[in-house]
Amino acid sequence: MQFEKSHAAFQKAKRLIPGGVNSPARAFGAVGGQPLFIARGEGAYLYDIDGNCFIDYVASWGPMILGHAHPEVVAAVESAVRRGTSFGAPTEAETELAELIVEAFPSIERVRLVNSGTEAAMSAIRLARAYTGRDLIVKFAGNYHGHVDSLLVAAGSSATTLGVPSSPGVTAGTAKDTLVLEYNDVVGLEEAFAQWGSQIAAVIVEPVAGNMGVVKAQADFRQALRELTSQHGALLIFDEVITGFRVCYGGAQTLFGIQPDLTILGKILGGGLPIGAYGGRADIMDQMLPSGKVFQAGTLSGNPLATAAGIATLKVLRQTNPYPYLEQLSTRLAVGLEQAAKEAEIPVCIGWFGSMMTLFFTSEPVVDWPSARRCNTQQYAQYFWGMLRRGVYLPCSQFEALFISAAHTPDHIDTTITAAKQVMKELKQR
Ligand code: KE4
Repeated sequence: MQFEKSHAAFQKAKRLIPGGVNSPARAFGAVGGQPLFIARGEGAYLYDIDGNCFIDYVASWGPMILGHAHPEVVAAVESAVRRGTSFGAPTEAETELAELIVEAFPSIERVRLVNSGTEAAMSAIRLARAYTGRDLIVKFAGNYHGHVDSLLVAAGSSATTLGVPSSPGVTAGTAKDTLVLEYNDVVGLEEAFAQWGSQIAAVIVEPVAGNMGVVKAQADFRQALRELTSQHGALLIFDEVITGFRVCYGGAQTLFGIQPDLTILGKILGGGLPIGAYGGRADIMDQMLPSGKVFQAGTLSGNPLATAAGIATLKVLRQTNPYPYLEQLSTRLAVGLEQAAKEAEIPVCIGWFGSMMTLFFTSEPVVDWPSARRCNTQQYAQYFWGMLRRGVYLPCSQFEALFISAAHTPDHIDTTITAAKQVMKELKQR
């Protein structure tokens, strides 16, 4: 397998784009080597510009739950684009997508569409501060909510993978209003509320973390999140940018039976086109201009192509209910990967929830950022390249999730497991 055209493309890109990429998560910084340039995707496959074919488990970092170029999504976007790409005026498609969101998430009475998960997080934070009249925001180490300044304090996605847990350019004045606690640490959360409770505007959390690898919020932690925020008049914000429509149609909150005050969404919601959303109780959301006084705006918010792709995607998910099938494939993969590691006597721990999964190269359970950080990231990098050379495209970081789509088949899973067995044997011999 050779990557000459990708290497040439990368050299050219680096002369024009910082690091040659428009998002550091794609730069292969954590696994070494150079990123592949993709020509096209189709179903469960990605094809790079050198003509190599891969079973894709990145899924554009989550959105592609139906697989690439799903015919109904393509048709919806093709139809929409012929009517124009953007108007700067309301369209019925925005209302239709809002209706699908409200129908899927009982905690959401009103929703505002934006252009990314970052914008959704940024807007939800501003709204929570305005609604409560308080400044402090609580987040958790290893959670990532996009690159808004106030949350780039121990982010858990590419910033941390690249060893930069808090970014230059974020001012001390901004960071001081953000409390960073340990995920799944009930005592730490209780202590924070005991000390700061009257000043905390909101707690924002990934109900199933995807940005330190896949780590589930444990039941006692989930209960504490809901009880402590309610007791102290703070808002609970669920970041379901990954888990929304992924772990089930109604997101993690439906599976966990918890109603957050605000939810942020993205990724699958746009079927791979740029989108984000934040929504929740009407009395909170109606604080947003023009019904209220809190400002947020966006030229392309609710864009006709993104809403067309999102509506098509959600309608296919609602009609086909792929979640039991995805669960079967995920189980098959998790069992197979564990077996491959066991045969090669490589210590691993699998973080897995629905169709999102991480193979952690460690012998201890991963329950928070400190335990995730103890993983053998060098071994993950070797595993990544061994799998890539066998036609399996995995997340280029130990601290990300792989995703299974409805386009994957048991044969794809079995091919992946066969490759993993060969790679694990190689790792053992190193
Ligand atoms: P965007 O601004 O990238 O659309 O969404 C930010 C975001 C918010 N919340 C969660 C839970 C997220 O995972 C993300 C973005 N995810 C990363 C990968 N884990 C995106 C990859 C990238 O930045 O290129």
